[in-house]
Amino acid sequence: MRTLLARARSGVSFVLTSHVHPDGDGIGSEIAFARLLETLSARVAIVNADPAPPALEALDGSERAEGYDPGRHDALIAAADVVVMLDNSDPARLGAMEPAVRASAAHKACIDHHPNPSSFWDSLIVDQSACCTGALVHELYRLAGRRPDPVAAAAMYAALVSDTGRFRFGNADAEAFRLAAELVAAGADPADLFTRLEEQAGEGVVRLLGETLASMDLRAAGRIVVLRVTGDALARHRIGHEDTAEIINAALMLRTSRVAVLFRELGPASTKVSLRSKGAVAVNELARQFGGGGHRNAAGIVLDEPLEPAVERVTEALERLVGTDG
Ligand SMILES: [Mn+2]
Repeated sequence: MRTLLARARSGVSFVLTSHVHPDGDGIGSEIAFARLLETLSARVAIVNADPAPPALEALDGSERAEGYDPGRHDALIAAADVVVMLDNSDPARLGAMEPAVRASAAHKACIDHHPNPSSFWDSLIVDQSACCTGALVHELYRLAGRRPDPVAAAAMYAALVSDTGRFRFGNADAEAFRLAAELVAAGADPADLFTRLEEQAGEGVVRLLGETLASMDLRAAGRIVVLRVTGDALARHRIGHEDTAEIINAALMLRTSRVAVLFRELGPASTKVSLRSKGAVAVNELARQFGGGGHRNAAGIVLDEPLEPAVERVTEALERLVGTDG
């Protein structure tokens, strides 16, 4: 951590990036780290394969997280002194940015909390025990002897609530609550942030939530909840890149459920699979078998196949994972 901080000084340019479809932890960590680097006089740009989700636009500074555009960003990435990937270490998860990052002569660093870090990076700051990448950025503040301003505190708080599922996943440990207390003391306002981040769904998302849950498909004696979001439904409700994570989280309210899986049709041969589980059911190991990844209770996969074959293949694997007997 100290060696990465030592690189931040006047005139040095950083490009911060996260995984495709960046989430609250990715964007929040980027905003907070950018502000720290700027207090150390470095120049910072935030570029992700995809733009920030609309709900995160409520976070001051999120407008700085630009969606990758080769014409605008390739020169910036090539000329950067340091490129830092936050909240993932797999270069493939850089999406369309991967070739530009690989080609850059910049020092390539990674700050992450996922298991099995990639050996691609020149320097790696990985702590699997961290509840979120934002917690590692907070540690960088501490090491740099800087106090986060209220915007940075709110950004790290957003990272924390995103990755702990609002303090309900297994990673919501004492350390997570200590971090929350420090961030609130530094100016993060939980009630205000809850409204600005979590209560911002458009009408289409709320209607889609109802429709998707109403047509849930129960497997393995109700232990698996299978949800489908078709391209048609997304078009009908005018939903673009909006997050559909709340739909899958809501499915876990079913008493019998151990796992919920949501299949979102991205195209004729592209399906996004989101997995959530309760307790010891490890969905990240299953996701890895299909080329995805994540945490024990929350993981994802993108499959190059149509919706229904993807549903059958992944659901069969889930049935083996949780068992099918009553
Ligand atoms: Mn994370």
